Amino acid sequence: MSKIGIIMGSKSDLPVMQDAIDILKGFDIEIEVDIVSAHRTPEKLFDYGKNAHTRGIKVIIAGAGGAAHLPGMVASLSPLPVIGVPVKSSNSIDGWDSVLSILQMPGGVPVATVALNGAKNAGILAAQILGSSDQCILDKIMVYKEGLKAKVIDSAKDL
Ligand code: RP5
Repeated sequence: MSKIGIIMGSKSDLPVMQDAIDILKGFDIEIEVDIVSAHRTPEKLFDYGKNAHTRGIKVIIAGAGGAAHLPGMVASLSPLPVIGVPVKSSNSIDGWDSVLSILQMPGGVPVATVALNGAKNAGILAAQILGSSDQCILDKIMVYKEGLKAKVIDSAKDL
């Protein structure tokens, strides 16, 4: 079965990355979650990037903060699409460190970067990628979008 790999640089990223976990569980999509630090477990990073595609993972969501090299390094090693989540892990420069170090990839090694702390959208985007070749997931995405629309319409009723 197809699954999504979710990795983060530290357990301290989990409160942010939980949004990706929750939305994917809501779509009944299988996930594999792990902590992989680009700087502190480089061998594990190499192994993950080289082998994730061999065990049914189709998309990787990678979240990290600060000098956030995890998504880019995984993208350099893996043939899979990588979605990067910049995590605001320090207050010093408001998360710009995370955003810029994930966003500014060189040509040829893409990382689809979502907003700061945007793990929910990372999960939805990963589901949409799977859904492009899986009608059951695509149907769930369409239901989800109908739900978004209904909420906005409802919110206008009691103005
Ligand atoms: C990054 O450093 C992690 O992704 C995390 O956002 C940040 C802080 O990590 P800890 O010091 O909390 O382990 O590598």
